[in-house]
Amino acid sequence: MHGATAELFETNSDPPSARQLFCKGAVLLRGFALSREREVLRAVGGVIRAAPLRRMITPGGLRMSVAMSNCGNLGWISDRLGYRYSPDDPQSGKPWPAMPKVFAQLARDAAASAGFADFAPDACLINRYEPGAKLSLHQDRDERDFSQPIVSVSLGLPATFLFGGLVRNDRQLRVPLFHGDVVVWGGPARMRYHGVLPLKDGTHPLLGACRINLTFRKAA
Ligand code: MD6
Ligand code: FE
Repeated sequence: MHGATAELFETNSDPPSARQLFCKGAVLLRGFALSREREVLRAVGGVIRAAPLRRMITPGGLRMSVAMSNCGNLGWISDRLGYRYSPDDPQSGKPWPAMPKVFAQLARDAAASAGFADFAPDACLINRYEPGAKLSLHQDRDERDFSQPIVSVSLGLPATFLFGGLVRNDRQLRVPLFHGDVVVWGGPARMRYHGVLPLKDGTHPLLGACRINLTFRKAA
């Protein structure tokens, strides 16, 4: 057991998962999604067949290195006009695919396990990182209600998550995230800056040379 962080070992959840509180409001549930990985990956496949992953353009005109898609009532999009949520996939003009039940249940269970009861996400952003892809330091601020937490599921290759403070220049914690890990954050952590370092080369047995992240939010 590490001394500096409050780390407990659960006795009663699906997989025996280590739980780590890395700052007030942010909880890492190691391996929380592992027992559902096959159903979750099958559902990811269904969503991205209907709404293919694509690299969006930032308002500044740069193409993001991370490829994205969405499911649920709302999807996060970026283009020259800015960042926002949209009920439709701009590529097809059709609504985003419905959120698979296994997604909604996983997000709800993870949030509850972290102390946020009754989390009902209406948006799930799917991020695909190939080696070299990264996500620059940012805040999640396009949602309406900052009292609701965010649930983030990591699948495939490991990544280093940067977890900063409320000001862009605050020093950042580097948290390694592995296949099956779930991070829940809300409350005082909700507006913290964060990002993902460039993905390292590798091959994951189920996903190959990529990392998939599912980010669940209550956007409306
Ligand atoms: C990622 N995640 O892990 C990107 N944002 O690939 C995020 O930007 C993120 O994981 C808010 C809360 C949790 C997250
Ligand atoms: Fe984010």
